[in-house]
Amino acid sequence: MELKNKKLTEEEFLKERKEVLASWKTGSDPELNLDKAVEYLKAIPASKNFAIKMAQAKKKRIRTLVQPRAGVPVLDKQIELLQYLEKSGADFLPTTIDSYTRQNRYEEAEKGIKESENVHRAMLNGFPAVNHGVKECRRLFEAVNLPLQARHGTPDTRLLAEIIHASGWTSNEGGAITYNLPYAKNVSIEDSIKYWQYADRLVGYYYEHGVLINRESFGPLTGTLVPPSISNTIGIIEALLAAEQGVKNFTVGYGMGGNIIQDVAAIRTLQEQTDYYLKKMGYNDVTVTTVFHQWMGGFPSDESEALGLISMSSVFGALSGATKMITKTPQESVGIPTKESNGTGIKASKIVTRLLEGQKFPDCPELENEMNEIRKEVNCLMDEVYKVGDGDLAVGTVKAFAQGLIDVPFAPSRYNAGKILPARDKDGYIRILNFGNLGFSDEIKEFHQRKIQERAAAEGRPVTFQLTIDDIYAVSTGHLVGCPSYND
Ligand code: 8ZB
Repeated sequence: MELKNKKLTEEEFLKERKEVLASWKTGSDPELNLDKAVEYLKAIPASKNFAIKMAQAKKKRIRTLVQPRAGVPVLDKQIELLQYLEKSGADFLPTTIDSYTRQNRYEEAEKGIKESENVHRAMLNGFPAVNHGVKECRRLFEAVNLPLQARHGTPDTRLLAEIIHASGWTSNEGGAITYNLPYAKNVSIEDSIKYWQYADRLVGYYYEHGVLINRESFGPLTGTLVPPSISNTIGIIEALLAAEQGVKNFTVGYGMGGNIIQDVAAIRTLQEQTDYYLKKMGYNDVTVTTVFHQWMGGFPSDESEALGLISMSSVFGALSGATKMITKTPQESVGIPTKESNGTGIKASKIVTRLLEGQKFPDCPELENEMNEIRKEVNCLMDEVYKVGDGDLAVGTVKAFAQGLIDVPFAPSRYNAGKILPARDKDGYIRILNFGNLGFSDEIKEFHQRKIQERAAAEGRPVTFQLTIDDIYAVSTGHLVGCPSYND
């Protein structure tokens, strides 16, 4: 079917659904009957509904809630892990899905489960929810007392979405752009928009039948020096695409940059501009919340230093006023954390958000300036997208990426231009050094150029790609701005 930002009719959705459910054996579970799934979801208490808890957290505004990442291949181990993280103080629970499932390679995921059982060790990097199927995913959900969400990186999330939602997991992370560009090389944006339109339509179907489910965008993208206006624009696009399919509860996200003013400005404008664009396009009843990701770049290998960075991230997340924060662990530089290390990350983060309860980052001219800058840049990019799409957001998104009008730094996808280069200015704000074909006005470009030139001058070196390289490694060596003199 031709790509368009238009809600799938129920007939179109149900027709596609037959193919989706036939694509792997667990799709034939009778519990995937939509009437049955609706019945199961309706019996879930509000305290275990992701969408309701996010909306309440935003309304009450007491503190930023915390959520870890976590996924191991074997069901009993995943239950043990989630119960441990619940006891450690998590406000929401995740299940991180393994990389085979993310690529719809269920045969290999199946082998991974068996191997893991045999060697008593995780042989997959997450929980293969599609292979486990509805029965086992429900067992997991019933073994915990908190809302449960799938976190992954799957361009074609359709069957995964079916299985997790029918199992009581009331949130799915991802989106057509954020779960494509950072995770895949050869999946077109046209295809991933269609896959996520289906996933969002499923959530819309549940809403029409009395069940509220949350959707969340993956704000950090590549986690490497992504300028806030680029990730915010993409979050807004995914929120709009989801709203068209009937999603009513959406979380937009942002990965910490490291300068507190820019980070606070990013979360505040993300909330404000997502609300603005949804209303502008006629979606008046969508509840928008925000998620702040603790530092997503390279971590220091020393665990105490890592914990320091986690604590700093928590201060930023809390003061930004984000509804929720995704936590890291002291083992970040090593790989997938033990449950104990994961618990440490949760506790360190949670006490910070508690201690900062009710405190807000004060308004000041620097914050106002940065918010205005982000607003201007986002509006500029959104205008470009609608322009090249002749008013259609889905078409505009495909074209904008093809032309490099929106461009994500360091993404592996061949559907991303990959021409822009970010670098920090002297105060650690993430700016843009090379624009490629980014759809910024001359005025915006001049601002970025000036900021980068100031930094290079302060460091007594020319504006080159070396700034970018130094910045990529800086945080793991204990500095925000990568400056050669630190090596002395
Ligand atoms: C894009 C997300 C990267 C982050 C963590 C990584 C990194 C990945 C798992 C996990 C706990 C897992 N991550 N897979 N954390 N359990 N199975 O996601 O460590 O921080």
